[in-house]
Amino acid sequence: RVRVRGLSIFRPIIYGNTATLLTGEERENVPAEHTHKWIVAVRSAAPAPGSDIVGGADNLGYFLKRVSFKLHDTYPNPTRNIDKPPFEVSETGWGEFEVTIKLHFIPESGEKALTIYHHLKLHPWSLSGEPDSIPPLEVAQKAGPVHSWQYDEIVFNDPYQNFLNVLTNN
Ligand code: SLL
Repeated sequence: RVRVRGLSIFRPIIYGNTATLLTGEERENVPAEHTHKWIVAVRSAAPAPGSDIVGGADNLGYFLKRVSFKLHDTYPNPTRNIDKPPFEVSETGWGEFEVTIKLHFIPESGEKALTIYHHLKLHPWSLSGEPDSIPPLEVAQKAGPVHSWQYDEIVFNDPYQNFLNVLTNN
């Protein structure tokens, strides 16, 4: 196993969540306190091959073997391990919390798991009122889905030659 010294290569990702208020009908099928449905995900920010659509393909699976999402302990089985794309978790709930996202790379990478954090956002920023207040339901309804996503780059320094091949052949 040979490292390519002095070389850095990165892969761009987007991670975060989208949250929507549950409709009256949807609320019938979930615990009474639940107000929102949400999805938290890690996606590629690289265009799919031959396309200019970002994240269009499930194109993280060639170098990630698992993404582990640790939810708040109020959830049953709070650690959700996703072993193939799409790397995402859909749930319903009532509160915001910090999701711990652990990226596990394929064994030939020789890389340690990488931990990132995302504050699950359910509530739109209030346009008026207290800075940290939860807006009234009608306000949230009008504001529509809440999106909270960040761009980042996973940097591999001195990658193993065979891992570099995996990265560049995809
Ligand atoms: C808060 N620090 O107190 C936060 C915790 C936890 C939200 C929010 C789970 C629902 C379920 C859920 O929405 N937890 O019990 O299944 O505001």
